[in-house]
Amino acid sequence: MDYHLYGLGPTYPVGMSLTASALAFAGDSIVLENGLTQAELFDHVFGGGNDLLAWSFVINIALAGFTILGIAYLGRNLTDPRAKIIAISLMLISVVSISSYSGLTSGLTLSVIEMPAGHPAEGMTTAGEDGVLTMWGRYLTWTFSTPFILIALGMVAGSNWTKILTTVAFTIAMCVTGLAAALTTSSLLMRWWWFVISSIFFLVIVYVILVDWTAEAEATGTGDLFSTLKLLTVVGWFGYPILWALGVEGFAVLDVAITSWGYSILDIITKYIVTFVAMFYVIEEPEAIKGGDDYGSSLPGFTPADD
Ligand code: RET
Repeated sequence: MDYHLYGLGPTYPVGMSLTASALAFAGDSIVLENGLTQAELFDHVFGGGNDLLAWSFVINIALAGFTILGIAYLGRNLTDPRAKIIAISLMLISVVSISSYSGLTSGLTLSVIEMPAGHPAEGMTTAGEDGVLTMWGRYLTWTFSTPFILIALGMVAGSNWTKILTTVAFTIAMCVTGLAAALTTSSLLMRWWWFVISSIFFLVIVYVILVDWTAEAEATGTGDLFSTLKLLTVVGWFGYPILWALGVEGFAVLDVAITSWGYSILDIITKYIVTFVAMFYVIEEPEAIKGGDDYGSSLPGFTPADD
């Protein structure tokens, strides 16, 4: 005799103990309500008919790869430790990005999710399954990519670790609550409540960039570069919640492929363009960027022979 765990997932013969992974799988199915297998999701995106969506993923894998190689090439002669940290932070943005888009491309971080009662996309179906295609991997991986954008920006501005880590903590909180907004299926009100909390965390970051770091960059001597990066970042970042609200997660005015292209274009601005603008400045190693040989050293006066 077989029994079915919560009516979801595989069946287990009596006598066979439930392993931790089986339980985790069952839990995952409940949270994500994913009725399609990974292979079916992959086929839905890449099996033809969804080329627009497929390209919005693949283009970013190519761009992230190009950016990683570009930084390695441009940064090959960097000597100052502070300039190097900025370059490494910039590279890590694309390292996360190539992984993020690989997750979306493989179908690993996609799910079909049924929207709660009253949601404009309620009752929609995707590939024969009730629900809408949710690219939840995007919200998850922003948790790991946005901190590196903020570390690079804060260091360009010449800020301190207290402020940099404050923005890092708030961006993690913003992304995790954004993920919660996308995955909440119990109530429409709760989806928007998560959205509101996430937006408040977002405003903390915007405040630090516009007020603290703008003033600090002027004093550091990186004011010109910072104002370009600030414009690209603040304008670009505001695009994400707007797109979320207009896309299938929110008011469902835009379809999934257009929403996905929207995010992919915003990613091009906030990640790769920001990276190259900063990188071309940093490789000149102007005095305002330099930290000196002892920078970040735990033993001042001792220069590690790592290069
Ligand atoms: C969400 C929805 C909830 C409200 C807010 C959001 C903001 C997202 C932002 C994302 C930025 C992402 C970047 C990624 C680069 O890798 C989660 C969409 C405020 C600002 C820059």
